[in-house]
Amino acid sequence: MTDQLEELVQQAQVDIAACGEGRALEALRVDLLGKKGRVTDLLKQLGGMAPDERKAYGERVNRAKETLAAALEARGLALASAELEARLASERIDVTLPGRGEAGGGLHPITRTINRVAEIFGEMGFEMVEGPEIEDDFHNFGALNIPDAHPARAMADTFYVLNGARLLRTHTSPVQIRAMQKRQPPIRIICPGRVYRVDSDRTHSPMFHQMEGLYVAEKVSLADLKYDIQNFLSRFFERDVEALFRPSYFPFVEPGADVHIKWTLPDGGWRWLEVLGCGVVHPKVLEAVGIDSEKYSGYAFGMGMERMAMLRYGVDDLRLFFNNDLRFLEQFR
Ligand code: 2U9
Repeated sequence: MTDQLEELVQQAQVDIAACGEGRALEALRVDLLGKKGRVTDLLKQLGGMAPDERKAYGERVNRAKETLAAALEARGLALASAELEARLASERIDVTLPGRGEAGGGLHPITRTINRVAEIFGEMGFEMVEGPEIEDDFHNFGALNIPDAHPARAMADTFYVLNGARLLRTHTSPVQIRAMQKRQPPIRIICPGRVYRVDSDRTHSPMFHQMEGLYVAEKVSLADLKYDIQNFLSRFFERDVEALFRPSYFPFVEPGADVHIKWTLPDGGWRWLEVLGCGVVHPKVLEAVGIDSEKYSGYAFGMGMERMAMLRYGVDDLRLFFNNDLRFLEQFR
């Protein structure tokens, strides 16, 4: 009898210690201490015992019950906390782990150059306007006083589409034409965008970016043009740029000029470098869009964004802007 109880308790303690999971432990508890459990069974044997034996045995069984109940409870707590530990470990998020290093984006150097020019002219009161890349003859050529026989209109120089009914704009001037058709002076706008010319070699791309500007109001003169362009160039290159206005011909301006800046060479010498074209808007251009050329005058200018970007960033190959090589582009982030 005694041995049986002793054995039961010992075996139960081994089983409890070996139990690795809450539900198995509960089954073990029922098997030992439940109404039909093995310890309860032992109590039932009291009935066939002598009174003095019964008391001693009863006390032992009760102590065994308490021992096992305590062992079950302790094991239950240990299992619960182990399960919690395991869950915490498996669901843990390591907030100290570095991110995956998502590469930061950046603006293309041409976009940066457009933004830079727009910011400088913006402070001078110019508003940025955009327009279509597919144009008609009137907006791209006719309204700009470009004669029918002008070489720029030749198939060899312009991309025509729809059997010649439309073309890819060769400059952003049609945007200014459209702006003047829509509103009356004063007009102060800059027009950036892609333009297209049949031209492709080391220094020319069939598509490039222009920024053109137009200021039309009463009494706008060549002096205004010179002052504003000089100011722009010094702001753009961040130094006191020496600028030279050299007379040049464009059908849409009169007078017209190419602007050159004094450019220092690596050997310490210098030379004049052409950076943009400009002029006083031709009266015929104003009349073509219904603006009174007796009352109003204007100046206009145009520049290539690739060229300005090359000068500002020291880029020596035009093609770098279009190859999308990250080793090049990442340097502008
Ligand atoms: C209107 C009237 C006049 C814009 C002008 C130039 C001179 C010029 C070139 C610079 C380098 C084109 O990108 S480039 O190849 N542009 O020299 N552009 S005057 O004159 C205008 C524009 C619009 C209505």
